[in-house]
Amino acid sequence: MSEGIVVERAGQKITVFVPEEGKHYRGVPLGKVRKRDKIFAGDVVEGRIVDNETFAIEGIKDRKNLLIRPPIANVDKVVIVSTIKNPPFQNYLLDNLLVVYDYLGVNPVVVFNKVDLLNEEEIKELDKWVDIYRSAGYRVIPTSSESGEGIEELREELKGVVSIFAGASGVGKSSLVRELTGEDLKVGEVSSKTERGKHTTREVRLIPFEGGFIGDAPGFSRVEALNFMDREEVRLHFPEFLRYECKFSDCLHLEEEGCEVREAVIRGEIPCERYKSYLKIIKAFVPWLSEVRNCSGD
Ligand SMILES: Nc1nc2c(ncn2[C@@H]2O[C@H](COP(=O)(O)OP(=O)(O)O)[C@@H](O)[C@H]2O)c(=O)[nH]1
Ligand SMILES: [Mg+2]
Ligand SMILES: [Zn+2]
Repeated sequence: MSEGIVVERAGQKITVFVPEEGKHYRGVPLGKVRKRDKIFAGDVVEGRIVDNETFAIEGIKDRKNLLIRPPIANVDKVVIVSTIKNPPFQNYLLDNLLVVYDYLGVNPVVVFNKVDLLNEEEIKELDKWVDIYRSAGYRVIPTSSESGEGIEELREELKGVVSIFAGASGVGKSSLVRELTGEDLKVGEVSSKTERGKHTTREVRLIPFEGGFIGDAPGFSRVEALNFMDREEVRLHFPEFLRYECKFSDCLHLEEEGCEVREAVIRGEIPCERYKSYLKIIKAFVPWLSEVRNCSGD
């Protein structure tokens, strides 16, 4: 038995890379596998090397996760790209993405790209946000695909893992992937005409990178966490909230008695920007917030 990773899935075409041999093969799913399971890029497969070109797939290893956009299994990291300027930063979008990818079991790397564009004032703004996300426990890297700043750091972060890039349109996802790998990101789904009319195929490839892979299609550009999970679950995906133990274990951190998260917001330990994002995500309002210093209004 050999083990390989599916690095390309396009229609019926499956390409398997076998690290042991350092070679690519055409993957042919055998009997049981073909009927029972769908196979995705990122799948770790077991089977036999039949000849120089063919790998007979006999089994698929249990998946750590399976993303739908792009359709890739076993994604270790998502690089969530934002900018302070061009386009302007919207922390609510980033916070939603952080919640959703955490829920999906993918480790985020927070990237602020296009730092070459920032003047002194805007660099202060950048520093403020970098500080907020680092304090929350995230890995944060300011980058520029123009000047090269942060690119080596990002490269280190992606060594040996399967990763994808996500974030709003225009923030520089394609530019960063091109800078790192020399290859281009596809735009999600590829549509093609057939005799039956228009239909869409979802094809995806993993670009080999530093002992790991980068998905060649972008992840979500924006999401609403409540489309993925219950309102009660969102609080579990704000890592800085988990440091506090409230009186009630099901506390939503709104107006409950003995809420330690509220106390932490009032003391300024939890940044009010993050807490306000939380409220907006779960569509809640709390009257006490207007009393908190530097935290009122919107
Ligand atoms: N100044 C500057 N421009 C950048 C940077 N990265 C990307 N861009 C530009 O921003 C625009 C959008 O980049 P693109 O990679 O297509 O963004 P995507 O939509 O996220 O894939 C393009 O015109 C890029 O040349 C950067 O670090 N600095
Ligand atoms: Mg792009
Ligand atoms: Zn609470």
